[in-house]
Amino acid sequence: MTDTSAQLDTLLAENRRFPPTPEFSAAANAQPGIYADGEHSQAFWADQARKLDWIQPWSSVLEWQEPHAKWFVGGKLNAAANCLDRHVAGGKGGRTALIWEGEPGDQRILTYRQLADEVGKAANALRGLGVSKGDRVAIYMPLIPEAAVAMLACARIGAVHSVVFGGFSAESLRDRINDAQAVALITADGGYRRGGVVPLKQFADEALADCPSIRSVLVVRRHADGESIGSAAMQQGRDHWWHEALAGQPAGADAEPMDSEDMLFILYTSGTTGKPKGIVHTTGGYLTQAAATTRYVFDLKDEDVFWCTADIGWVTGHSYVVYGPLAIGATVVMYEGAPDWPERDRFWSLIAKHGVTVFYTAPTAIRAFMKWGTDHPARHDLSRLRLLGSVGEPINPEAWMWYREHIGGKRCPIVDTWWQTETGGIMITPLPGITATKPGSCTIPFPGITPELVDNEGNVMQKGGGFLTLTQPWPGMLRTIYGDDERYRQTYWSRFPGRYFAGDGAKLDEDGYWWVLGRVDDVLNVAGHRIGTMEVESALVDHPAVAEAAVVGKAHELKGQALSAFVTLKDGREPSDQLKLELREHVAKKIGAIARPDDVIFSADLPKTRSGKIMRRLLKDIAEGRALGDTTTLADPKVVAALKDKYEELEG
Ligand code: 7RM
Repeated sequence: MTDTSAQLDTLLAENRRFPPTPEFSAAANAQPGIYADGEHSQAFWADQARKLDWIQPWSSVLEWQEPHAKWFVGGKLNAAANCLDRHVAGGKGGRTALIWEGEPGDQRILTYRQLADEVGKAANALRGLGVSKGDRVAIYMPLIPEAAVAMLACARIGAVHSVVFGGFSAESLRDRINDAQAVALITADGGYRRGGVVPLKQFADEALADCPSIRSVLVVRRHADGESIGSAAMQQGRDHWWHEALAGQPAGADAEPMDSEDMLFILYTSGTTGKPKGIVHTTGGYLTQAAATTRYVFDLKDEDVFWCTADIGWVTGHSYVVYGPLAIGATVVMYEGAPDWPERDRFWSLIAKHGVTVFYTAPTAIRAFMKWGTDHPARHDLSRLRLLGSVGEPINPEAWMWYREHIGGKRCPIVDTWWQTETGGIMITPLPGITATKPGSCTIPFPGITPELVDNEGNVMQKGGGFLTLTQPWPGMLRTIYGDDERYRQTYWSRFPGRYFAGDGAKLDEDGYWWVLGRVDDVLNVAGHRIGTMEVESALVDHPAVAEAAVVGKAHELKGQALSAFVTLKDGREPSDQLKLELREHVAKKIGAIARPDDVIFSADLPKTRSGKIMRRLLKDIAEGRALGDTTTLADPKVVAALKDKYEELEG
């Protein structure tokens, strides 16, 4: 047997190709010359940075002392002024910035001028509360326009925002506030989710019982009929209604001139240990990459309506709901609620109603839509869509094909974008008018980005399966972990010396296309073959009955690991022993006997993080009969409990 431990085996062969149409290519923002700078990525990024408004020009593009980068050194700018003022000053004040819809169906539209005015008032209100440059401000809100206003108001006065996803608990909020030593919190009385009300202010109050650094709280009234929807008990001296604090404030507020390397925000992401990592992003480089990737990957033009479905609690919401699109003056859609409320066609009805032309969502959502069936999208007019995007997990080729056919009407290119909270912006992606796509591949690096594939020892590989690393700094990269630079070095720069390592296993094919195979912590090891989870899962999703699959390795005496497949069926398909056999054989046929799962477990749901990523670690615990590990980041703990019962039944 060959020693394959240094690399990842690759099994899946995917030969479908989708080149852009000549019409799309001709009109695209990105033309082939965009790759011309090649290795000279600083020239490319400097060109992109020049498209922003700078208060003071930079003196050098990059100072790099591994692992610390400084971009556009000496330059000064303000992110909010770039997202708002310059469009208003440029005559685009009447353009729609935000089309918002609440879950109950309420709607608001804000032009760039209106958004700028709101941000100015909020900035003044924050200053009135004594918040100033460099202070950290926590934001814990539903997806309502004030969430974007709050972020931009912080940016305007140079305060560092730390958005905590509104689905997180009081304890999570407390830990994040305390780690950042935030001085103020912006929240809401509540938000709507699946017809119910999430009482955010109540959770915030629980958290704040233990947050001595917080001096003031601004509370947005997410009202229905003038009534507070949550039970917001206002604490005198500390709590202020947002609408009262903003009333009477002038709309004009000086934009703080920020150094390019001043902090713009902290965003917490869960680490392997319990303590979340505060990912630090700065101003000039981050905004440059967010704006450039939005312009070229999503190809936005004046007439486009862009909907990125992410919550602002995730980096995708930061970069592609707020900073990227607003920096280039685009029109964005924001929707507060769940995709299946009140019906499973809510997204399609929103796309039809608001004339969405470019739509960006996650594989987890796409697989849910597949499970729910094609009738829901078929009932709506999706004909204005012209470009689709995917982010968050590897997209299985069959999910990609479904997305292309049933949402994109076979006419929309799909951009599968690989990036991370840590990278700040998109890193590996097709450019829709240039790159021929392959279902399941995030294709090639964005201009100015230099990924390299390495084996276990850090040797560079030209193709095959290995580890996805980055060799050169990029503008949107994280600068450190807040308050813990040593952890920053350890986590990202120690596994392969001289390289940033992202934690993902990947394959590079003969055309130089990237295929992310999954997190290396999840890699399967069968009889000495190291296999990424993605390929086996994709083989399962390729079967017509399957909507979603998660595959884990469980300890096996002979093989090292045997594979357990947890499978969710499409609506209308029934679990059976016959189907189990069929699925096992389907995988064997599709990618080889080595990957044939020993167990197939049918499950109505899979355990996911709150941002929708499958948590294979918990499934492995179940498959190996262990007590469950940390479940605090699970979206729905009941799913795991139910699976555990089922598995134990099965094992007898
Ligand atoms: C944007 C975001 C990052 C991790 C990353 C990957 C996975 C994201 C893709 C993907 C395959 C993609 N930030 N991931 N996008 N895997 N193809 N297009 O998701 O910090 O929350 O997660 O997500 O494992 O390392 S994140």
